[in-house]
Amino acid sequence: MLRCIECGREYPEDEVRYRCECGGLLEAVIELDNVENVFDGRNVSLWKYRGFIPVERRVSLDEGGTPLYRLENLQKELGMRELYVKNEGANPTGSFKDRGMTVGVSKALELGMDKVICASTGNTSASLAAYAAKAGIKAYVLVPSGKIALGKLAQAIVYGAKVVPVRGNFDDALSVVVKASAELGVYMLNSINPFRLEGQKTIAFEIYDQLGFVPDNIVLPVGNAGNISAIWKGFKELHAAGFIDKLPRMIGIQAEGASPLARAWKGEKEFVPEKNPETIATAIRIGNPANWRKAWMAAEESGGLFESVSDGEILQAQRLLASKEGIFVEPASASSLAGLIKLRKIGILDSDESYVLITTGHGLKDPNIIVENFELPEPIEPTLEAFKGVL
Ligand code: AN7
Repeated sequence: MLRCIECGREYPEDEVRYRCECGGLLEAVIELDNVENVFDGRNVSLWKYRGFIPVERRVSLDEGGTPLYRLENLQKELGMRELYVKNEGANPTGSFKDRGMTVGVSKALELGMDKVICASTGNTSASLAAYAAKAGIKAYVLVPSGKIALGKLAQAIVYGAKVVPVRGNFDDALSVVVKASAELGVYMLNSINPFRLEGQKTIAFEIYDQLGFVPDNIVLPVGNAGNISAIWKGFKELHAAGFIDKLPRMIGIQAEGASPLARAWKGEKEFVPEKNPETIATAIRIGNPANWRKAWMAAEESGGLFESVSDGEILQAQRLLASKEGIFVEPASASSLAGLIKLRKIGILDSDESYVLITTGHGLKDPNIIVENFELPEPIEPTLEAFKGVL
């Protein structure tokens, strides 16, 4: 059953529907009475939690089961007691979107849809393209022209999606996709599709399963605001099922040039979309997050918050995570660490609490951002003497 988060109206799950008649966002209601307690820390993977996932079909590339690292070096440097990273770049196409797509594309098949569509800043398009290929159905992906990282574009192309660049930003592309899905009978797999979030909520399950406890705080990047909503739903379901007795704070980080949620949170508490979003973290270059209502509720209910970070802070955090911990993530993902560092500086964070940063996408998605900002030295002659000369 799907339920509107605004008016509570309910809809069956076997009809194609993305929003309530009142315009509100929908969410899947999961029957938790008989769900099995599988949280033993072993064989962690997305489909281990199938009791919480409302689809029967399974189009899978073995997603989830991503590493959870203790940041031994950085926690010392930042003066914190317990700092972890959940590295979602280790998913099959290199981002957390695979969790949403294994469930979303499975749902598409259950509904009898043979065409799927999304708007994307990059990762969603790569992921949808891969899962559509696996399912043998057609994918259409609309991307902001010139503003998608090279690796993601290459993925969408090679997986065989129809790639359509749009003159405009992500929000413009999404508005076309919403209309296309209504009129052309193609199934939309952006994160306003509630089944996407049913896959992504498993990040919460894995964190609890891997740690054996619930951390005090989850810190993650926010773009279209689906993931923060999904992870919060996951923790709430663990709680409602009686498996955990505390909930984490949800801390959402946006890029300064695309930060309508952070601005509203810190200011008038009134959400105003950003008309011209801009940031080097192209994955989260989104001005009108479609799931902002769910995300706002997640921060509010959990006692969390929204903050924003500059492009400079993002690039610094990206370097820091790679050079101190050996974890290379794309800029959007580094905003979680950048946000943590900023909040720590401001003095908002309690250094005795535990923190899990979500890094959402692999660094190789966007190699240009590193190479463009680095000048290689002149090549040397192939002699030991020449090599000694540059040491
Ligand atoms: C690496 O691919 O929106 O707040 O179209 O790729 O759930 O939107 C990507 C989003 C964070 C933000 N980190 O997650 C897309 C797209 C990375 C991302 C986000 C995205 P949401």
